[in-house]
Amino acid sequence: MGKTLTYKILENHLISGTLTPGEEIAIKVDQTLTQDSTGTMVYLQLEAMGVKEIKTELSVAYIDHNTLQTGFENADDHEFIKTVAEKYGVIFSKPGNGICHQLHLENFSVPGKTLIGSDSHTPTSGGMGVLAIGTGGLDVAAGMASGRYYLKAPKVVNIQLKGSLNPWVSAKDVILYILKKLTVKGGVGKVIEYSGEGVKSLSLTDRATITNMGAELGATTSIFPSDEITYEFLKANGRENNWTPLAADEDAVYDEVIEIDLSDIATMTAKPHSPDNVDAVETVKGLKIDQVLIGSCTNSSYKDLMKAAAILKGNKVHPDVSLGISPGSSTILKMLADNGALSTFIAAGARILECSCGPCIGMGQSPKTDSVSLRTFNRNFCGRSGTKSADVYLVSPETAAISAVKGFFEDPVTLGEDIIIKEPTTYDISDNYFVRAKDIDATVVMGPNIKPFPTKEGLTDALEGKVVLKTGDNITTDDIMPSNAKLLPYRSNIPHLSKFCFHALDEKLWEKCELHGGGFIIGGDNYGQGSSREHAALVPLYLGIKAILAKSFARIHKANLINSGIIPLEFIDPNDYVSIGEIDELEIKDVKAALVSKDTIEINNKTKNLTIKAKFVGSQRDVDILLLGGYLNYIKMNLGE
Ligand code: MIC
Ligand code: SF4
Repeated sequence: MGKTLTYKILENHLISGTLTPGEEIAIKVDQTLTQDSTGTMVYLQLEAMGVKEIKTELSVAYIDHNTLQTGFENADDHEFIKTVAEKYGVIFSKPGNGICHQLHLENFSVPGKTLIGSDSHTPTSGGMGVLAIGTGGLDVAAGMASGRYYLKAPKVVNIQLKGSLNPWVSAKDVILYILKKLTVKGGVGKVIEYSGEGVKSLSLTDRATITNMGAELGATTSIFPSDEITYEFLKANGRENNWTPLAADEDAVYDEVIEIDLSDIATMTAKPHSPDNVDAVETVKGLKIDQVLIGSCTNSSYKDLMKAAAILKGNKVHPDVSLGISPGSSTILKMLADNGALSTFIAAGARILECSCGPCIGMGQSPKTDSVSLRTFNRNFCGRSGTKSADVYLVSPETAAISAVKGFFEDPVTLGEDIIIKEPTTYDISDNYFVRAKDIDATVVMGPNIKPFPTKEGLTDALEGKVVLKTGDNITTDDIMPSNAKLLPYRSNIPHLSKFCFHALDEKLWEKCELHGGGFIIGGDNYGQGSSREHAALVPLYLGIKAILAKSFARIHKANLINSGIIPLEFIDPNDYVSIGEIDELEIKDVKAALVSKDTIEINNKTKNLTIKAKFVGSQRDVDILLLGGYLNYIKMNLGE
C-alpha cells in the first residue's frame, strides 16, 4: 500500500508508538521556532527544566510580534530572549528582520524535516514539504530539551488540485475557498496534503499562503510535495543543497480525498468575523472601505508585494483610505527598495510599516470606529484589530491593492489582463539581523517585566466549584486571552494578564474567580480555536480554573490545557450543555481514579441536582501529566529517560 507524504516523514522521525490514526506517537524534532509573544514563556520553561544542551538540529528565536516598544516591557523581553538564545545556541532574529514564518521559509526550512513552533502558523513551512506543526510553548520547550514531540497520529486528507487559476485569482482565494468548504473545524485531527497537476501552477510562496491558513481549518498541519519549484526557491536563497524531492506514493491511500479545480475559484473574501465566513468578492463589490493592510505571515512575500506594487504603480491611494504595507522580511524590503517598488508604494501614498506582525495582532493601526478594513491577513476575529466596532475582511493582495485605490471593495478582475510576477531567481539575503552565538555561561537577563509563570501541584481527588463562565461555540484563544497593543507587552506577566481573561464576554471574570476561588468553564464546540498562545491556559490556571467542560476542543489549546494541568472534559451527550448555567455549583468526585481507569466522569450539578456524564479523551501520557499537575512537573521527572 502506497504511503502519504505525511506518513513518510512521520515514519522517518518515529521514536515511539504506532502509526495508526488516533494513536499517540513521539517523533524526533529537527527544528524549533519561537516568536517573542510566546517565546518568553518557552525560554522560562526551558530554564526551569534545567537542561544544559538543547537536542534540536536548529532552533530559532524570532522577535516579530512585540515590536512597538511603547515602554520598557517589550525591550526587556527581547533582551531576555536574546541572552537565553545565546546560552543555548539558539539563533536570534532581531526585531526588524521580519515575520518568523516568512523568515523561516527563506532561511531555514528544509523539505522532509520536522519543525515545531510556538505559533499556530508554523505550518507555513509545509509549503516547502516540511512537517511543520504549531504547538503550545511548553511543547516547544520540551522539544528543545528532549528532541521529541508527542502527537496523535493524524488522519490525512488529500486535496487534489486540478487545472490552473483564473486571471487575478491567487493563493489566498484558494485557501479561502477551502475554508468555505471545510469551515474552521474541518481540519481538526487531520493533516491536509496537497497534490495533483494544479500544484505545479503554484509558486513556493503561494503554497506557503495555503499551508499557513490551514491553521484556520484547525488542521494539525498542511503540506505540499517538494518539487522543482521548491528547488528553484531554495536555489534562489542560496540553499539548493537543502533540497530533496518528496511526494506521496502514486498509490497512497488517504482517509479522505477532495478534488478542487483551481479554475472554479473566483476572487474571495472572508467577511466579519470569522475566516470561514467566506463569499465571492463579487458579493461585496462597491462597499466603501476605510483601511487596507497588506502583510502578515500569510501574504507578505516578494511576489505578493510586487503584485500590489504593479497595481499601485502610477495610482494614488483613495483619499478616504489608509493603506499600510508590512513586508514579510528584511530581505524582501531590501529587494523592494532596490528595484523601485518601495518608491511606488510611497508615491501612491502608502504607509510603510516595519517588517513584523504589526496590525495583524493589533500592534498598531487599529482602524477607526465602525470602519471597514481589508486585510491580507489570516484572522478577522471580532476585536482582534483593536477596534471592536470595525468590520475586518480578509482578502488577497490583489483585491487589497485595487480596493485601496478605488476607495471601495473592488474585484481585481476588472483590471483586465492579469499581471504576472515571476519568483526572483536570486533573493538578496539580508543576514545581518541574525545573531548566531553560543555561550553556556552567558548571563540570562530578566528585566522587571518578567514574572514567574504559574505552576500546579498534583491533581486532587475531588474537584469542586462554581461555573464561572459559560460560552458558545468556536471560542478563540483571542476571546480567552485577548492580544492587543496594551496587553501584548505583558505576555511575561500572567498576574497582569489575568485581569483581562475573557474580557469581551465578562469583564469581571477575574473578580468572580477571586471570589469563588476559581471554578469551571463550560464551552461549546471547537473551544480554543486559533492562536497557540498558552496564556489562554496559563491565565485560567492562575485564576483557579480546574476543568473546562466543552462539546469539543481545538487541538493546540487542548494540549495547552493538559500541559497546564487543567482537565479538558467533553460532554458525552452534547445536549447536556443546556442544563448547566453560570454560577451552578459542580462537584467531581474520584476524578483521579476515573482518569486512570478511563471511566466516564460523573459531574454532580449540586445547584440543579443533576448528574452529567463527561469523558476525558487523551492518551495515558496525558493522564499522567494531569495527575502530576502539568507537563513541567512531568518532564522534570522524565527527562533523564
Ligand atoms: C496569532 O496570529 O494569533 C499569533 C499572535 O501569532 C499567535 C501566537 C500568540 O498569540 O502569540 C498564534 O497564531 O499562535
Ligand atoms: Fe504574526 Fe499575524 Fe502571522 Fe500571527 S498570524 S504570526 S500575528 S503575522
